[in-house]
Amino acid sequence: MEGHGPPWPKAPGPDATERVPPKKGPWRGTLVSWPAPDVPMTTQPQPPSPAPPPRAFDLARESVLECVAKLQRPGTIEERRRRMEDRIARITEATTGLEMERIPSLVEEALQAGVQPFEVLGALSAGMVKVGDLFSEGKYYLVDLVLAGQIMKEALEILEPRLAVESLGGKGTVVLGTVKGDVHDIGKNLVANMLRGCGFRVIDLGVDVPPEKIVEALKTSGARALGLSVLLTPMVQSVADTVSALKAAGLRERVKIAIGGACTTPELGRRMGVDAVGRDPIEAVRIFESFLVE
Ligand code: B12
Repeated sequence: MEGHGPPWPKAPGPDATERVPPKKGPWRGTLVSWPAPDVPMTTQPQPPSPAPPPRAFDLARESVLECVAKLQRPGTIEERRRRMEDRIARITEATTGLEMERIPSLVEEALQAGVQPFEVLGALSAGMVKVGDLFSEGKYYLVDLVLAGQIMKEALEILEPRLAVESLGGKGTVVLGTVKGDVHDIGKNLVANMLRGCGFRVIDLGVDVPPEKIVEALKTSGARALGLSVLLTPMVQSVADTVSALKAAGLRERVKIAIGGACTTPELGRRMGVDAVGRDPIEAVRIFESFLVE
């Protein structure tokens, strides 16, 4: 096919013959000098031209590839991640095994090694769930649950200052409590502290809180948000009773309700007629922000 420039002359090599531009076809490219004025036409093999200097892009690419290779070597990212996972697993195991003396140092060490506070909280909570399962299976007794609660509280003393998120201030008031008949308060306290850290005012009514006390607190504070913690399935009825009490007091339109705790599910939330169900303190913050912050 004509009109696309000449075929390029053969590369110099032992069999190089006369290097002249081909005669046929119009040449439209720019050939500054052919042959170069000071280079005699020759049939002798030419030395290969020197490699062009590396471009900045190639240099950068090489150094990036070198870094990636270094990071992938054992002892770097891969190994660090594995060590962190080991630390997380050890915290869950020690919590499940109720190894009270070991937990604070395991938590400290994990944080110092760069494990995120929320991962440590997740590891502790996973251990608590296993303790609960062992209790259900009859392998642990009430005294073990008490011990587990104590372990969690001590661990949270170390963890909570690191969980605090920047306080944005003035986000509104939340009334919080564990429902009547239920005395579990570790999760509720965690949620309360997290909300405070994120700029909410929290009125914590404690545990085993009857509906009347909640209504009273909502009236006197003017709060527009209520958080209920419930871990015992038989005490779910207390959530329903609280919702009814709010309706009877004419507060339901004004007050949004969120629930959380081991026995709660979105389905339960729908049945109880509450506005949201949260699984952890971060979700709690998001929920109350959606309730109160416009
Ligand atoms: C420690 C513990 C106890 C301690 C509690 C100490 C304390 N100060 O809280 C003690 C020894 C007192 C206890 C007692 C009992 N317990 Co208990 N306990 C537990 C255990 C092992 C851990 C609970 C815990 O602290 N978890 C860690 C925290 C961080 O998690 P959390 O509470 O779920 O909270 C998180 C979220 O749910 C969420 N959240 C919590 N509240 C809220 C609120 C809102 C608004 C939002 C948005 C989010 C939110 O955020 C929190 C932070 O991540 C659980 C096992 C389990 N699977 O939960 C059993 C468990 C809850 N207990 C159980 C039982 C049966 C009992 C007893 C009846 C035993 C008995 N025979 O006496 C008594 C009941 C006493 C009573 N009237 O309340 C059962 C409940 C079963 C059920 N579904 O009904 C469980 C599930 C164990 C089991 N698998 O059998 N318990």
